[in-house]
Amino acid sequence: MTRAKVSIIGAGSVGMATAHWIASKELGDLVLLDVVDGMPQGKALDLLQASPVEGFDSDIKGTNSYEDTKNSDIVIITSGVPRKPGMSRDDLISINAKIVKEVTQNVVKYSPNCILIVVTNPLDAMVFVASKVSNFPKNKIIGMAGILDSTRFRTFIAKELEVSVEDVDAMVLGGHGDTMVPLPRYSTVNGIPITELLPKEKIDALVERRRKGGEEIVNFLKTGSAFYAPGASIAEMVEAIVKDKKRILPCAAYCNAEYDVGGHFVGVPVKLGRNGVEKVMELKLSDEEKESFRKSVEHVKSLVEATEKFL
Ligand code: TXD
Repeated sequence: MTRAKVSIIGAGSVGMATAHWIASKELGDLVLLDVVDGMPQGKALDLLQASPVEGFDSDIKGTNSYEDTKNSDIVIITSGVPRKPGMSRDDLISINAKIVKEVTQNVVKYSPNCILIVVTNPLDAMVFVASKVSNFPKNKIIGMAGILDSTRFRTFIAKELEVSVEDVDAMVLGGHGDTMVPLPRYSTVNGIPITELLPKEKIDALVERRRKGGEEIVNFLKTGSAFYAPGASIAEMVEAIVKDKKRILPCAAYCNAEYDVGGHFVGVPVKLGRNGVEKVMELKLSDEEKESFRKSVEHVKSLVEATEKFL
């Protein structure tokens, strides 16, 4: 019996926050890879030296060589540039498409059977790049965005209602960006829909703050984007897969007939287990929610078209 092997490509802010959460939950042995010489090695050693205090036995190795990622069970792609104030996620397309293409080619060479979790922005387009380049079965390619969008919404709901975050669930659909579709009807406090607990204006204000949740942080930081909550969200996906938990979580997954998407990766609730995406869960949407989702999918399609020329 062996521990799962999890490789993280890009040992920057998100990559390292992810490593931190994964190690502290002892979800597997970690390999951190980056193009910067010495940086992943130094960070890996530092994190490893926290293990006696925190009590985890995960091995952590930093490297610049893909050979060290050989036979990974899960590979997380966080390499690429983050946005700066005034930029949208979509502005990153040309530079990050080339990075994700090159990284995916290297990853699949050494780990042809891994599950790929894509994180780099613009998320929905980068999942498409990884899928196209790897040619992996669609259930083995998953984008992380929905859990982050949902956990931000959950945080704001819990603060507004002054209740434990543990009791708050929230569902968010669609692409990762301004067109995402929060679903207040499916967002609950221990089973009670928030539509029964808050007036419409309050919910609209929370939805709006949620929509700009990433931007709020970028504007504070000025030199990069969020990493703690993204890292925790990725670790939740890793946990669902390595423990075969069959969690129902919002992720960017391949949808064809599902929601009438017609063959694209978009944010939907999925069942996540040992085989990656084991099922796309179809929710009953109102006409208004359907229309918002349709617009979001249209946006994802236009991003994918803009990305194709970099492949
Ligand atoms: O919800 C989501 N999906 C996201 C996505 C949430 C937060 C951040 N999101 C995106 O992740 C963000 O917009 C960026 O596109 C990526 C990474 O963000 P991060 O904040 O971690 O950026 P950093 O700190 O600049 O780290 C990126 C690292 C850096 O160390 C580079 O040297 C490395 O990526 N890099 C590479 N590694 C390997 N191979 C190549 N080619 C490469 N190019 C850059």
